[in-house]
Amino acid sequence: MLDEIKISQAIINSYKKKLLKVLDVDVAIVGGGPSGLSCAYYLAKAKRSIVLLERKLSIGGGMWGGGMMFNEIVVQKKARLILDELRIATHPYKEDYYLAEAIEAVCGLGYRCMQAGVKIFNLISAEDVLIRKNRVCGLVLNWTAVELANLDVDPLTLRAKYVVDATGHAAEVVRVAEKKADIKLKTSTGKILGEKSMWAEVAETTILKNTKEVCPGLYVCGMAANAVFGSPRMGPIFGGMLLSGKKAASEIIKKLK
Ligand code: 48F
Repeated sequence: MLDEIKISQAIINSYKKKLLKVLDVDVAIVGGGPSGLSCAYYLAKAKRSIVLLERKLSIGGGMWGGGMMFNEIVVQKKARLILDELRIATHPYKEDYYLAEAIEAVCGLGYRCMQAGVKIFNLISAEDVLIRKNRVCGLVLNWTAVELANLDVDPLTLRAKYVVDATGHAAEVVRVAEKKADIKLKTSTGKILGEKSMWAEVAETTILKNTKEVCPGLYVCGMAANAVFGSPRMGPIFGGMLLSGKKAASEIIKKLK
């Protein structure tokens, strides 16, 4: 006989256990788009404890919609190797261009992350950072529903050795650190430089250069990296996103050693 109360107890107990486990982790990643997922996968593969927070109901960020809702993504050969590793199908178009189904890419990335041990929490937003001795060392979190309804509800916090801003164009975590803490970013002005108009060729190169620790304890990857360092956007080519997440992961893995 099915008992609704037992079903509720199962969900509440299991969620509570999962949440308690991630209150003190190696790395907390904000944003479940392609760069955040790629970063999370490689960190988990290196056996680090990882939590990924995603504001929306679904992970995947801007990848679901391909280009202007044509749900295909384009990647270059270097990034195709990441999709190969994740067993996400690609097929060659011409020269260095490969295509993948956007839906398969998102689902594949999410699935591999979970299998590698990433703890993903959807419907939670990072609204602030924890800073001690001028170093970012955690996040301040709240339910997205609280944010959307503009309710006056205090947040909870988690601690992390490193935080990764993978929030896309808005670079939300870096923005809040810049605004609220007297932190100088590693940009030419010490402030966020802002994203430039589309130029795929340049953007796909600069994104890797811009993927770095932007201030002590806080890494930036994906589109957020180009937004922080004043580089262009690239549109529906996703190779740079995957490679950027992987680069952030490998730098953090080195630091954690
Ligand atoms: O925007 P998004 O896909 O970022 P990305 O990984 O990839 C960018 C591309 O999708 C595309 C592009 C390709 O050429 O330019 O735009 O850099 O994913 C960012 C995710 O972060 C979530 C947001 O809902 C999205 O799923 N997010 C943003 N701010 C927060 C957040 C926040 N404060 N807390 C939690 N999640």
